[in-house]
Amino acid sequence: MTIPSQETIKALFTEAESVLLASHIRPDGDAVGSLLGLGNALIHSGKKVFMALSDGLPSNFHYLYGAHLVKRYVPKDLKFDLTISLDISDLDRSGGIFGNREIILNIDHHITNTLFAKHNLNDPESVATCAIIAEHLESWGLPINAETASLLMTGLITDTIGFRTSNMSSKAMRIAADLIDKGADLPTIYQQALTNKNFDQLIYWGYALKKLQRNDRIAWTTLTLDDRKDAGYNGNDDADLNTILSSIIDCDITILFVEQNNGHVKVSWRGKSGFNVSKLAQSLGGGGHPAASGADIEGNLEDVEFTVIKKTLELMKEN
Ligand SMILES: [Mn+2]
Repeated sequence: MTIPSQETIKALFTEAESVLLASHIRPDGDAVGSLLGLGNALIHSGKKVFMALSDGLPSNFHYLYGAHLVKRYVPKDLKFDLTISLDISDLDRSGGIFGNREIILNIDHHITNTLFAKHNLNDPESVATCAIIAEHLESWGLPINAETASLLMTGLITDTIGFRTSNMSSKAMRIAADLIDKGADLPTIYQQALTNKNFDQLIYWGYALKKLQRNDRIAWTTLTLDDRKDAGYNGNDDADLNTILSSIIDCDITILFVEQNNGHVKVSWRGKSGFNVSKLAQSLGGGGHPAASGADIEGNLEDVEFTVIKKTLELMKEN
């Protein structure tokens, strides 16, 4: 394992003719934006590119340039000169998409990244994996055209919830400004990636909001498999609801529990400034960022809810 220099990464891209790119399960805007953004830049440099997501591309991102190129499986016999993981903090999050292949380059910004690749470009200061790519793409000898700029902007906007997370920096704004100069249409991308909701998504939110609870400065709610079915909702299983929960003015930590069909519960935390929820997530087998983290926990919804609330209250007491 080495921390690669920018020259090393440039050489990897220059020498490779075929590249496999993949991002994480339950892909978000940064996963999809980094995959398609880097993929598009490589295609425009004449590389053979295979882009994969083990969960496929979510329907709310089907409008993105190159969306039809994303595959759910990588044929076993396909060989690549270069394999790259994007926005993946640990290999479990890849959903097995790489098969037995060695991962050569890991580009990510999660503080909990396990540095599983041969070369690990992990920058936890960066607001998005898309921001890391946007910052370095040209120094790696790859072009940023208007489509690539828009794709990378998608990840910047979604991971920062519209440039308002506590890790926002002037550097991130400058990266975004450069992407606008290269052709990213900020208002359109903002609308498509962040503001647009479909009717079913709001109905689904309704199921969770009816069950909203609080204890001290923690607020939480649950979404069951039945809620999802009854709402007829087919998008992300958490429907980005934690963004709404985290707007509660007198709560410091919000938690969303989403029942999964494999006897697991997906738990996601949002913490306000001064609360590091990534440690909590990591102690329960997950990971993420200080302000936004998640874990997949085995057990039924009630048990997981009880355990997690108890542990989160303990974390609050330490602060
Ligand atoms: Mn990200």
